[in-house]
Amino acid sequence: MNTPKIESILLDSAISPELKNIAEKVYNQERITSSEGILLYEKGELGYLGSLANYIREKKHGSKVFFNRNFHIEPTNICVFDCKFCSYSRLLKQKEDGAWQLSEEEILNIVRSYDGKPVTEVHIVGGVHPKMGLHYFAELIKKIKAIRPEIHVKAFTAVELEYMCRKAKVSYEEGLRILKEHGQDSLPGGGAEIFDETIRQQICEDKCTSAQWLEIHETAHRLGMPSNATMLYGHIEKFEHRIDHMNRLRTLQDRSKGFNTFIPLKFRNKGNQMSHIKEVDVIEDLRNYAVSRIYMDNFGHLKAYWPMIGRTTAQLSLSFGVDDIDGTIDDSTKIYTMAGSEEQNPALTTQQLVEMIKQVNKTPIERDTLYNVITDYSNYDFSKEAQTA
Ligand code: V47
Ligand code: SF4
Repeated sequence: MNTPKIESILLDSAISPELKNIAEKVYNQERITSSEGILLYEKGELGYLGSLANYIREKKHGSKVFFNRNFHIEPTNICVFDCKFCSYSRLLKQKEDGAWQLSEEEILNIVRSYDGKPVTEVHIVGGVHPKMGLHYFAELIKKIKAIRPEIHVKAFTAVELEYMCRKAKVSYEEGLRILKEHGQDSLPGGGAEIFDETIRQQICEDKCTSAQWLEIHETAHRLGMPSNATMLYGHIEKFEHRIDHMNRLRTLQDRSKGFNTFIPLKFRNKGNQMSHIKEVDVIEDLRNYAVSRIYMDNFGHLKAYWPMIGRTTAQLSLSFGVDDIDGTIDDSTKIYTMAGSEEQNPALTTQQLVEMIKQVNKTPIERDTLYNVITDYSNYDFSKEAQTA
């Protein structure tokens, strides 16, 4: 899908002066304000937003689309919290009702099952289990690294970390230092949801606060552990709450410079306490990616998580500011499949992912977690390798 060039927006007399003013700022690579961000959500049409976002995307990354060869481990779905949008968690007492808890050996066997496969990252997140604490996880990471020393361990949302540190009676700095010393390399972006306190109160009142989430990420950045940031959108929040959320992240990033990627996550309504809320449509997904790309000027990357939105929307998103579609993934990721995501069996080989990117005339680049280029797949010959991951 092609959006008009930004130059034609600047010359278009049908576009209102206020939107043209924003287009000029984007063209001159100036930061937009929060009220301008809200205006984009309220008044920006899809084509207009796509032009601006695509201009930024091409300035930053040309036609490159990044992906990663990774696998996920979800140690448990037992959780002490009760987020209203969560379709996945179970209470400790719900053992017979779909709760699971992997043993240490089962987790290490998952790692061993990737022996000889060219994965570069393991992503570990799950429910907040009352008995799996900081020291258990630190030792687990050490054992994972003993099996696979070069793998990048991206683990534990700020929600999990807040609970672990509280239970272990250590500061965030001390807790993160322990995990780092045992081999944890970075933090995923989950648990951010929506920072506005009134909305947070209604959708996830009992887990870490917005201030704690931001403090944990800032501390991690100070210790040299980069992280991602998510935003759960398309439920009861309003546009102003999305912009407030992004503003808090943009402000922290100015200080800490430790965020790699911003990941908007579309609310899915199956099997949770917010099932009565209608999901937003694809147009809103694309508009949201575009506004995110325009507003978050100090974030290097914008990710569309394809197992959640599906392959076709992921392809479309590449014309609306997105430059990263996460990775090859195995079917162990249940947090979305249980919430009604497009992909009920989210697995793609590298070849399929590469073809998906080439279909929309972009350049597929395999990256590591820190966006170092591993392979440029522009002219890659797959017939020469046995496909593994
Ligand atoms: O924080 C839970 C979301 C997140 C639903 O850092 C839901 O690379 C939509 O953080 N509808 C966890 N979303 C996952 C996460 C993540 C995912 C991919 C990549 C990275 C990364 C991080 O999942 C939670 C919550 O916002 N979530 N339930 C739902 N019903
Ligand atoms: Fe627990 Fe995370 Fe689900 Fe919230 S979103 S209930 S913290 S597993």
